[in-house]
Amino acid sequence: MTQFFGDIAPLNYDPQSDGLAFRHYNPDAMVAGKRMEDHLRFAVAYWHSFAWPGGDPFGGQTFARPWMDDTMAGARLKADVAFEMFELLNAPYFCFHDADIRPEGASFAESRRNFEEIIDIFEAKMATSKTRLLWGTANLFSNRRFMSGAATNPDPDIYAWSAATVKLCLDATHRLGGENYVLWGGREGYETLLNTDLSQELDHMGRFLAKVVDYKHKIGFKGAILVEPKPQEPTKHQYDYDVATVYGNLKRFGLEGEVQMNIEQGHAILAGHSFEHEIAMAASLGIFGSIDMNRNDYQSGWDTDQFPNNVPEVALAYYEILKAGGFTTGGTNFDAKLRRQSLDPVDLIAAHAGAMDVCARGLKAAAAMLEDGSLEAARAERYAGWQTPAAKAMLDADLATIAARVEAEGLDPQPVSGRQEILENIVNRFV
Ligand code: XLS
Ligand code: NI
Ligand code: NI
Repeated sequence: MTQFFGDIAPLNYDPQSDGLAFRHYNPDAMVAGKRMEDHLRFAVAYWHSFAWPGGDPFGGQTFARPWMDDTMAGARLKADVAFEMFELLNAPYFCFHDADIRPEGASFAESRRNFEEIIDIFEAKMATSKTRLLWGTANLFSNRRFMSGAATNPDPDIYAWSAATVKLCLDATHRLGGENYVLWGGREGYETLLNTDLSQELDHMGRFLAKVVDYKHKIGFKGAILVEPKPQEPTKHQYDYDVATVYGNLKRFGLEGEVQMNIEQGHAILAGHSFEHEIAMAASLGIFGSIDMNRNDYQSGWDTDQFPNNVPEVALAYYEILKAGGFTTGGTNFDAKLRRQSLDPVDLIAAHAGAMDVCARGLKAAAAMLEDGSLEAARAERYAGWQTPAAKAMLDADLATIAARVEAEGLDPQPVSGRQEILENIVNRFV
């Protein structure tokens, strides 16, 4: 075991603590008939926590981590420190990209060997750790070869490289018992139509995804394949804009029964939606899978990936998740990074502990709102008119029949209050 975190002790549930502890996250506490840990299914994101150096557009690395040297020795140390942190946090899951865990080699084969050596280390560590793999994924966006996309790249060799990379990462995810495999579109989009064949790129992207699904079945991977929507950034126009757009793409390739959504708070905000809207949309379309929990800055217009700290927002997200029946293979992945001035190991622990507490409070509030039932009762009341046989019959009637009824019955519908403020006041009692 490494000692990166010095004398920081494993965190416990201790509501009275004035130090590092969980004040709200109590893994064994029962919420709506299930242990809190089993509801939330927290995952630590390897990339932001251990691979991100703290840069921004105006300055480079701020985090002086001893493993950030692009060597295999550094990658092994990073794996040790990661599992040390998982243990301190009692984390049930983690997530990774290939590029987070290994240095890039001089060839595909060397990168693959580097990767597989670290996967061996993960496998050995997971044999004695409680931490399991929520999902694996491939980084098909950082290296300059992916500057024009991966599956949508105009260069067929990059398409091939991407396919080989996804195969490698899916194999590793399967081997580690991962519960999902994620595809975030990275640079699958474009900057200008002047150099882009949009139809061809969309076609390639859809067929690529179909190959991934096909390969999953071939190797017997039982986890879910998840797509993570994002509207822009890095490219100006990302093809997987939001849940509804991805659903349209899935339908086109007959994949709507095979692929679910990994929904990220910050991406929902960039798309001009709320997090809960995206979750509810996915649930309604039958494609809800998992979440990347973070918080975007509402002024910056950039995917700032901050740790969540807004309980009312988080509560509304878990409210929709609970209404959808909760997670099955999915979970709450912290796709969140420290601010670049938060240099110390303790900052990483405090960020996760605080975020887990915020989520626990949100979950408890969501469960209490559901149990209270006022919101659902008000919604049912609002749609009560549709319970009458005449209203139900209208759904199958043609326009002319409906029009005739409007005059025959002398309909005179009156507007009814939507009661938004009253409903918001109800939410406010719980958060
Ligand atoms: C980037 C994405 C990325 C995915 C995994 O914006 O959120 O981190 O979650 O590739
Ligand atoms: Ni994400
Ligand atoms: Ni993101």
